[in-house]
Amino acid sequence: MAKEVIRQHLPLMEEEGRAAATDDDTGRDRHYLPDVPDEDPYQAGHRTCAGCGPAIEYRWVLKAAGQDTVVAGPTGCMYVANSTYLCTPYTVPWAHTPIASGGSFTAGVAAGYEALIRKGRHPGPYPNIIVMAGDGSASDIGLGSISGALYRNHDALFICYDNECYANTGIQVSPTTPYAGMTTFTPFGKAIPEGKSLPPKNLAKMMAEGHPHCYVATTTVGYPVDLMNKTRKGLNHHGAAFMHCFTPCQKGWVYQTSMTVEIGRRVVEAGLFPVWEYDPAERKYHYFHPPVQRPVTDYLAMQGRFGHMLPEHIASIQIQANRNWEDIGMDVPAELREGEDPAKHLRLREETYSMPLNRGVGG
Ligand SMILES: Cc1ncc(C[n+]2csc(CCOP(=O)(O)OP(=O)(O)O)c2C)c(N)n1
Ligand code: SF4
Ligand SMILES: [Mg+2]
Repeated sequence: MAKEVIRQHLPLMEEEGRAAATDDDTGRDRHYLPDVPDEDPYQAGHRTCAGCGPAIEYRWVLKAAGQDTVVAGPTGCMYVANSTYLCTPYTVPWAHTPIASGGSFTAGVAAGYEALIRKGRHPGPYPNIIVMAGDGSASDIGLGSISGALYRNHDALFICYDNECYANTGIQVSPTTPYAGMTTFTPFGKAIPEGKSLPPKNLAKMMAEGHPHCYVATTTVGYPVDLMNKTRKGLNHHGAAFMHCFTPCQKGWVYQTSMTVEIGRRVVEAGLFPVWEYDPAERKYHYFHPPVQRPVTDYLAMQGRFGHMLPEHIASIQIQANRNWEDIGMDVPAELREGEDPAKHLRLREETYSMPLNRGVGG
């Protein structure tokens, strides 16, 4: 007789944490210390760049998932920089997949565990099965295989770590590279002064709208507990789940190494990366409303990849951010509405913008 497949349930972390809250001048708790697990299935000793956003995301996802986890990684920085001959930073089973087949490989792993458990050939409960694919893989070369796995509802968590470029092969443009983001394939010049002229693909909304039975969420490395809780919710969901995580790439985006987490918050506070959850039971989106709303220049000017932007390019990004604020049900403050006018801007490199308190660190 077939054995029952027992599923695990990972508890969510307290949003309040155990430390005393101390707000900074923008109302953010800078001493937030939640009860996160001590274990790190993604250990130190890998070879990603200092300040690598995807490495932070890998660490927090696996911290949230724990030891009873199986991970797949399609080709990209997080395969190449994490695995050298006979050496990886994982304390859990990990496998590399070709860049196009992260979804189909993971679907096979999920179906395989179900079958082994039913036949009594795998003793434990159903493990946490995760694939973490770059944006080039998840939104472009491997999109079909992930969409297929979501559609067939395999019980696994499919993650896109989004550094907005094909980083590993030399920072080339990908479908999620933002408008005006300079890459080695979208240099700015006389013919195309903004560098990249197309808007980015809205991958997470595509996944939620296209696979309405799946749990889908967006998050960033600026919100560690949100990232870890959404990882756990995705794993607890019985069926397929997709998480889109914004992960700055220090090398490709050209910013101070210590600013990765800050940039992960600012992109949300600038209205350029809405953080939300799609609940398949209710078929509804739940949007995070950040307490701070900033002009897009506060985000753009921290990064060298936008340094060439002209006033009209900045204004068009502010228009996009203001639409995002409206889409998530927030008012657009007058200052941000004024930013839709190119006459209100200078070239980006001449704009004044706010820097975080620790601006000197790593400078
Ligand atoms: C079918 C195929 N095309 C191209 C490549 C070359 N390639 C290796 S890594 C990579 C970049 C992947 O980008 P992304 O998925 O965004 O991950 P990142 O490197 O940014 O972490 C590319 C294009 C490949 N391995 N396979
Ligand atoms: S190039 Fe970017 S994504 Fe790749 S290891 Fe360096 S910081 Fe990380
Ligand atoms: Mg990438």
